[in-house]
Amino acid sequence: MSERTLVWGILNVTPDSFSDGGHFLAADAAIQQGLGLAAAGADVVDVGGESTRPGAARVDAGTEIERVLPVIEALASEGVTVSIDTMRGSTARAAVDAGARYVNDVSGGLADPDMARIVAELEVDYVAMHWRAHSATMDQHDVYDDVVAEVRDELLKRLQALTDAGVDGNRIILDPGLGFAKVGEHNWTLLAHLDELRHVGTRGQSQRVLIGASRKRFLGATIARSGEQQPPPEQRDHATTAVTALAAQAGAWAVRVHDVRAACDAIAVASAWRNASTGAR
Ligand code: PMM
Repeated sequence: MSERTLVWGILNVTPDSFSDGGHFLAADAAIQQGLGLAAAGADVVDVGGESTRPGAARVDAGTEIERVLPVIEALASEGVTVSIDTMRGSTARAAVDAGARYVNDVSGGLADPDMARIVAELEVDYVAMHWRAHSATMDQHDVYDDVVAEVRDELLKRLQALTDAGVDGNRIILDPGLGFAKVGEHNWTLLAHLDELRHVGTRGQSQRVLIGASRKRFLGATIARSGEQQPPPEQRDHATTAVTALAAQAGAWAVRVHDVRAACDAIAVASAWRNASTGAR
């Protein structure tokens, strides 16, 4: 692997996002936040209008589009590479028409039967995340015998369904869906076996893998001091950055994070370390 891991900056344009608490609901504030992520070094700004935090209720398509479209238009017109984080094909289409270059679907095409066909028509790169159920009920689906084998098989099924619907396999990026229908140790096991997830295909080809660990509950549980409450999401950035360094080392194509500058620094460190390990002594 020669190219460095890319950084996707998170821009949740929602009032109930668990991590930014709705501070960026107003389009202008969201646009400024997105430009800030790009200035901090984000390769892609991932714009979402529907919260997927555990237990979250769905928003309707109209509200979702209303939240994200002005933000995508403004960021794209400023030359920022934008991704749309949506489970709806109609939102994906509107976002790509407004300038988005990636579709990031946490349901991997399962939530909307039209998504695969629309993505095939749009001819954009598509993130297919491992997903079992909507956020309201996903915690009831977190049972695995072998989490790596099951996530890998379920991702392979999505890959096949998407390519059957006409999506170019080279355009599909896979994501283990950390925190989605997973309990603490599942997330660590998946991270520790990233390589098996990259090589899901039966023909030995490898897929790009995106990792979204930023500020998630399993990090809070890991860094909690004994006798204390888990640190809240905003205090999980150092742990996130440690995951970024290790994910870069393990060959992740991209990480999706809140703290973009820290991720860029971690990736620069991982690259320097790797280059030195193969260079002259
Ligand atoms: N996590 C969230 C939202 N979108 N997309 C991908 N591809 N992978 C993820 O892990 C992922 C995602 C939830 O986190 P947030 O509320 O901080 O955006």
